[in-house]
Amino acid sequence: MERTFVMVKPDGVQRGLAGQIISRFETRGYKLMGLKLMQISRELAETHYGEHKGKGFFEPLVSYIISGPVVAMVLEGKDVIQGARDMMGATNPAKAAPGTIRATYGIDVGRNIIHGSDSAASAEREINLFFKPEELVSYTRDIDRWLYE
Ligand code: IDP
Ligand code: MG
Repeated sequence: MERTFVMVKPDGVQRGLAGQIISRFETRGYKLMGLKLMQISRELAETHYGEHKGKGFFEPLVSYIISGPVVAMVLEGKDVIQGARDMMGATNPAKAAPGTIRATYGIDVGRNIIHGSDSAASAEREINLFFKPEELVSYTRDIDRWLYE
C-alpha cells in the first residue's frame, strides 16, 4: 500500500470546503492515517515548496500557503499517490478536467485549493515534513475487504 500527503490549502479551509474534500477521498476508499488543522510557518512553506524557489510565483505561493490554516492529511491506498493527483486535477483549475477537485471548486491557479504529493519520493519527504511518526495511526478497517479484491 502507498501513502501520500494531501493538504487543503488556506482558500479551501476559508471557504468551508475541507470536509467535502476529505469526504471525496474517504468515499473513494482511501484510508486516513493522519489528519490535522495547522498553521504553516514561512520556514516550513519555503522548505515544502523548495523546488519552486527562484520562480516568479514562489513568493506569492509562500504567502498564500501561510495566509491561514490548512488541513493536512496522510492517505493510504493502492496507487494513492497518482490516484489522489488525478482526483485533484491539473494545477490550473481553468485547465482541470470537469469533476476534479480543482475544477469543481476553483478558478485561478494561485488559488487552487489543494496540494498532493507528485511521486513516491515527494510523498515520503512531505509526510515527514508535516507529520511526526506518532501523529500517524495504523489501524485495520473492516471495509477493506469490500474495497480490495
Ligand atoms: P501542483 O500543485 O499541481 O503539483 P506545482 O507546479 O508543483 O503544481 O506548483 C505548486 C503550486 O504553486 C501550485 O499548486 C499553485 O498553487 C502554485 N503555482 C504553480 N504555478 C503557478 C503559476 O503559474 N502562478 C501562480 N501559482 C502557481
Ligand atoms: Mg507540485
